[in-house]
Amino acid sequence: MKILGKVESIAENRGNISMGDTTAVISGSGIWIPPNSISNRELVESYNAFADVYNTRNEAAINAGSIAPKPQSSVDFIEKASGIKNRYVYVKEGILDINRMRPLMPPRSDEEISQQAEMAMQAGRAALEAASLEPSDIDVVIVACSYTQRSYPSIAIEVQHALGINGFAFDMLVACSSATFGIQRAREMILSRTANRVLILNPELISPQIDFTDRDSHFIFGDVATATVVENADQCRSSRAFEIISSRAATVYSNNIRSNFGHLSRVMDVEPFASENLFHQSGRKVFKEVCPMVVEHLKEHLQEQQMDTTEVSRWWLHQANINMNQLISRKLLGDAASADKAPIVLDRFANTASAGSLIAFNLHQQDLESGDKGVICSFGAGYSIGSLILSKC
Ligand code: CO8
Repeated sequence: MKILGKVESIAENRGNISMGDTTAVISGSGIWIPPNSISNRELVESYNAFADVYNTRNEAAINAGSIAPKPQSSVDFIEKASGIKNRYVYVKEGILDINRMRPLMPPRSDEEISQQAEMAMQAGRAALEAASLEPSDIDVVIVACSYTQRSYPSIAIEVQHALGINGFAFDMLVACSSATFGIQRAREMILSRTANRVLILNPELISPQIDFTDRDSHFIFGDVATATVVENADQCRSSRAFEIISSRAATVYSNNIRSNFGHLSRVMDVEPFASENLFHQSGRKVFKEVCPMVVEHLKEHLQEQQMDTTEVSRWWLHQANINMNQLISRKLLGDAASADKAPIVLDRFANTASAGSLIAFNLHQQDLESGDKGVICSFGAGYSIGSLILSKC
């Protein structure tokens, strides 16, 4: 039975909220980078060896036309089409093994800390240190990322417990916009005075969801964790804080980026981790549809604040594809577009889902001076777009 045909939804959340004199600031941020990296050369060599074996094993079916051969991947293509040169992974073992083609992670008991909570804590501690805060100063923990390794207890509550934080914690999933949407929720809590200090964690453990046997997507993602402290400016102890002047969120339903695995696979009698249920996308369509949406979104957001693009010193954009970022920068800034204004980190980190714009923010903010403006902007699956206009305190 078909319940619904095509469903489209558009929702927009404008961020011009003002609650008395309260101001929310980003008082600290941090990154945790996994110890293992994989270069394009390593990845392509492994994939191509896998493809050769696959094609030999399936020669009869391929010749009969019942299955397609696996085409060869290429380092040149990857660098030209995406700008990605390297990625970090939580676990490297197993990924390059042509008999496995996925990470090999030993299971942990319920009594041990989970992998994602561990990643989140490392980044969280760095953010707390940057904000000159102790875990006990925090009253809300949000884990905002593309996947969580289980539904409950939430990863956020696990981190809250492990760090010794009072108050409450919850997980939220908005794919590539999880981090910016999480910071927005934190800002709203500060402005409405339901919280004083919020720790937002983005443990992007993506490599388990990558189909390393798929030439079109095997190179795209990497693992990382980022963390941000948002707090009431009145209480801020940090000398490197940024005021969040405004935030804006938008979602538009699209099937062009999908991941289908989930608990219903059990009753649908489908293989939950078959290729069609892992990450897949129509990359070209995403590129064509998302770029103009992002440009429009950012222009409108700045207009709402009576700001011009020339007033923005730094654009910390989502990091999915270098050509996308360059196109968006050119549309926003014309001839003034440059790698200095809109830094790229995906050559080193690849697409780290919601953490990408936050990595750029972490690594490219030290030279900004008091009063300088910057924009963090995420975009991706959903579709979802989130933007934050910041001013260096
Ligand atoms: N090596 C050699 N050739 C290749 C390879 C490869 N590895 N891959 C594809 N090709 C081939 C294609 O098959 C195609 O061949 P043909 O012309 O014969 O059909 C040709 O190269 C060109 O392919 P494309 O048109 O697909 O190439 P593009 O120039 O469009 O580049 C990209 C592909 C890089 C994927 C590009 O389209 C892109 O980056 N688009 C934007 C996508 C994007 O931003 N997506 C967001 C995704 S992520 C997100 O929102 C988060 C989700 C949550 C995290 C999930 C984690 C798993």
